[in-house]
Amino acid sequence: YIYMCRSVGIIGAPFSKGQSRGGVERGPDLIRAAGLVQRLQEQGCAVKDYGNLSLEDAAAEEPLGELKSVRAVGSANRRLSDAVQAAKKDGHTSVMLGGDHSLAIGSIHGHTTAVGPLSVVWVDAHADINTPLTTYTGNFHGQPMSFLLHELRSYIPPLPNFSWVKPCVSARDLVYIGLRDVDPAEHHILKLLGVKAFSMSEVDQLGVARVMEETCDYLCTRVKKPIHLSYDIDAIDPSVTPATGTPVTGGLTYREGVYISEYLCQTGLLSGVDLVEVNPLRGQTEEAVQSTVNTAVSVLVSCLGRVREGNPVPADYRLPEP
Ligand code: HAR
Ligand code: MN
Ligand code: MN
Ligand code: MN
Repeated sequence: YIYMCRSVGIIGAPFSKGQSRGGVERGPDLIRAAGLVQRLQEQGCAVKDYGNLSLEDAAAEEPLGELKSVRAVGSANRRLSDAVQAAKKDGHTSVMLGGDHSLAIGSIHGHTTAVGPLSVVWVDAHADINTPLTTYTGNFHGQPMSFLLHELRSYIPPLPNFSWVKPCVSARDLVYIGLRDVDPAEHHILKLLGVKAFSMSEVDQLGVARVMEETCDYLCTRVKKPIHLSYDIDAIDPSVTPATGTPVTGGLTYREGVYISEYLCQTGLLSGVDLVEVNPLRGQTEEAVQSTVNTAVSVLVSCLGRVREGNPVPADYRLPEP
């Protein structure tokens, strides 16, 4: 292993209006309360916590056709993009704590604005690549990738508070892992664009180790770009992470979920991370919520250098003698 000392910039994004279930805005504080910052410091990271952005305005908003909270999603993501840009310019690996997955628009936009072209690894039960014209739920957390891909530019209508969003990711620089609930229109888009995707079938067939090898071979065939990992906690099986808005049975095990993070960390290219869709109000019991939150923390610390064989002591450590 390479033991990496990293500087980490944490941005809390307590936002829920990309979907219709309250509670997901509590994600950032819960993940912090589970000890994220201390765990990162203990493993040698320098941590700057930028706190929570203020993203939710109380004003209710009329849907625009089927689309819910268009203006709120547009303006929250614009603020988030600015915050991620600031964290990257300060030299940190950016860690965005959601909130719902619509926040990937601002997180990825800000990341690529600061550092240039990215590879994106999207770990999720869902593809989140509906366009505003294919969505049948009207929820923006099912659409973020469509706003980000150059290849979908001509399929995105102008929307209020979205004029700042410019497509910034190429379809060939995107890999999905964990898919198992993909809408027909999303499936059509994935095939049309030839997007690399390891659904749960491929995870079963190849095993997670080969999936990660193939993911990184694929993303690094041309030039090694910084990696953005957008991690939806619902990628992991609901038996482990039940407290989420749209759980789908048949997901990644805890170990597979952590292995993905470890592997990406070891590439040395991981530059920005999202951890989204933790919703304490969706857990049936306190244990269900804690299992979800603790798994989110494990995924994050593994992104930032934690290894299961144990991490080394600081360089000045002396073994105690009697
Ligand atoms: N595909 C559905 C939609 O467009 C469901 C999206 C589900 N939710 C998420 N995304 N958590 O990963 O709304
Ligand atoms: Mn998602
Ligand atoms: Mn999902
Ligand atoms: Mn679905």
